[in-house]
Amino acid sequence: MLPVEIGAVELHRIGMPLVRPFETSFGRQTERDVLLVRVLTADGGEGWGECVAMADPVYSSEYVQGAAEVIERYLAPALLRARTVRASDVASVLDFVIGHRMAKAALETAVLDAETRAAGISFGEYFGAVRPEVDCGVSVGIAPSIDALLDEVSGYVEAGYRRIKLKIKPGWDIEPVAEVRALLGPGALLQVDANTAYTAEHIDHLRQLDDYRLLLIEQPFIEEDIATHVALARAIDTRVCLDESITSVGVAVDAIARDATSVINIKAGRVGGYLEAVRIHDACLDRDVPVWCGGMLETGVGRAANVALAGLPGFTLPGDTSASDRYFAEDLTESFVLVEGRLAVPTGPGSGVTVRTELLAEWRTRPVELLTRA
Ligand code: SMG
Ligand code: MG
Repeated sequence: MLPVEIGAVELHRIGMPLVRPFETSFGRQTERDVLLVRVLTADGGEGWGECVAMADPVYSSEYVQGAAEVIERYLAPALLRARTVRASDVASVLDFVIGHRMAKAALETAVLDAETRAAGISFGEYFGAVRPEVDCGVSVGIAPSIDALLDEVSGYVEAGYRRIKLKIKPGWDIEPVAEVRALLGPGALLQVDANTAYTAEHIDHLRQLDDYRLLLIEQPFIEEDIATHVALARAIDTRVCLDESITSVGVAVDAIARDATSVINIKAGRVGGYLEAVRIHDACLDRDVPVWCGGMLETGVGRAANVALAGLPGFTLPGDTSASDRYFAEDLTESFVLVEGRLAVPTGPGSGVTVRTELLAEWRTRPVELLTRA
């Protein structure tokens, strides 16, 4: 693969209303505030990356305006100074900035898109995907009532989703899980995600989840607290799965070695990019730890890359790789449509999807920022 010469970096901000509010243990979202990075190459090529930071710093410390600021002020200037790079060089070019992994991931993905488009290979080929389509799950928010929850879950079952994930928090856990398990029947794939809403005092309470044959419980405790995840894993039969805690391959290997996690949710944005995501996948495959692809309510730009990642051999559980219409009435790219509970891994060069520039213009919430070499 040839390096690309970066001519300019553009930042695009758009707002996309969600088809229904999405509520988690940390809040309720009705709109996706999206930051997209476009890299323009000296020979007329381009590449896109989506920053998965949320509007507010409530899932992680990053948030969209902060990500735009750190890209504008530090990351894009460093990339422009480096001038000619491969995607595999981007992490070391940006390494002088601590953290800000979602911001870094967006830039690395944009470079990767430009590089692979120029080479005529797809993300799936670049990452090493082994399957043409991936099994899809869906993440179901905290609902206003059990009836509303059961309605929503029934709709997703009808749509063909192969796994249901319920968002839980103290006061919304055992009962919704029991009701959804009763609705789905004993064999259906069901898991829960707490987004750090519990503490060590809840371990006994959480043990009740063992009655419902869940695939896993995702991130019950705050991200820095590996020890309490170890304690829960010892106390419960249900597998513990880390999301927020896993910020790099080093952290993943350590958490596995300590038995804090026996399954991992891989999100490229959370770990600084798809290259690190592939390294985590490889480390997990070596250790027989199953992984699945997480989601951050991505537009088609980010969804395309996630689906390609989920094509790797270690992704043996359905991901939060749902169809475009799970969140959006219209997607920014070609729509991802569920067929028998699966999405096709794009096969075209780069991410394999095309940004619909007319929608970008229509949905824009801030002027485009053009960053060039000083
Ligand atoms: O893209 O379907 C998706 C979102 C899946 O639940 C989801 N993501 O902790 O795993 C998670 C959450 C993070 C985003 S919540 C606003
Ligand atoms: Mg999660």
